[in-house]
Amino acid sequence: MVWRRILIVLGIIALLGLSSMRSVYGIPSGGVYPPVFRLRNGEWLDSFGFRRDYYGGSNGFFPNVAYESLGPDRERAYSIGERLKANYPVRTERAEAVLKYVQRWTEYGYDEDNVVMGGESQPEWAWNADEMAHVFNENTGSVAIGDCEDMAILCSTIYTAAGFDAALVLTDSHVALLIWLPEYDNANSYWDVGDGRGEGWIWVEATGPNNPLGWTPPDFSDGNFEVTPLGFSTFTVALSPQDPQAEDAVTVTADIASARGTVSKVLLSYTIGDTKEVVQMTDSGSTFEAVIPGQSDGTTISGNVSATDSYGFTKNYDFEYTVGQGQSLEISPLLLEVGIGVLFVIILLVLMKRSRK
Ligand SMILES: [Ca+2]
Ligand SMILES: [Ca+2]
Repeated sequence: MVWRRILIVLGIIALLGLSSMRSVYGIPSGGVYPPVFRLRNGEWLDSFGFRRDYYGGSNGFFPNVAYESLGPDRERAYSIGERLKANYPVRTERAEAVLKYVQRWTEYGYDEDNVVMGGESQPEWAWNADEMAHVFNENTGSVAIGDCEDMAILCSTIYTAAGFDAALVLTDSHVALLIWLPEYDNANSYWDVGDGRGEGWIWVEATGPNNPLGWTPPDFSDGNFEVTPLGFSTFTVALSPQDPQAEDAVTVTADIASARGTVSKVLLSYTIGDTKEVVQMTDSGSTFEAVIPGQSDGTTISGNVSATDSYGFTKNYDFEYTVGQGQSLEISPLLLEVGIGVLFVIILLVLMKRSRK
């Protein structure tokens, strides 16, 4: 009798559990990659615990889902960015190539027409970058279908992997991406996002197959949008002194802040000849410091500052200097011309003196 009651209670609990948690596999358009989503209390959650059907709140897809393909679980989309980085050494050409790539392998489509979960069409749905990258196929020519947030999230991963600083843009009706590329000539706007770097962020609008890089749509030219930098919100490296002379120790100072988490590790590595040293930079809040010992004149030192944050996001800064060569650059062209002029007059005087003999 008691056992029957226990079984009935367990059965009711199991039924309640099933009705509140339904898992489905979601694939944007005929791919083979099976992410798992579950419906809990009316919210569609992915395996990271983030909502795919709503952008806002602490577990909404903005910007959480962008991080899924950037951190330790990064995979196919990130490797596309690494490949484009290797294939396009010039940054402006690489930035154009990333946008062209995304435009080639995606097609714009509304979520409600293309996403069905639990038998119901979804008016809003965000795919992560790897889900998109598993659907398009360079061999078969199939493309991934998505709308603005899907394009922006895919672009954010590929641009980051290709070595660009990226920031998501949110308005009341749109999601897009900015990248830091002040040297690009063809943008219609260069945005300042208040990060201390000034104007030089350009818009990436991958929702149209022919939108050029750097084109801010007219709807957003008033600058009325919210910007969320990905990875590190601050990342600057300074050397002191800037032009080290023989036996000058060089202090490397890095100001680094994670946009989402905390900075967990900052390493300075430097190579002198065949010897590579790696040191942990000492942490005093958001400033990290380490010292490269003084070297003899003419020694070239290549260095790298590498930071990792609590989300597993990493960023690098490379630098190089040659001891004692900083000063030689300070001879101005004018002084050089005066020097050559004086030398010419001396030679002329000497020759005239000789010809008189
Ligand atoms: Ca949408
Ligand atoms: Ca979408």
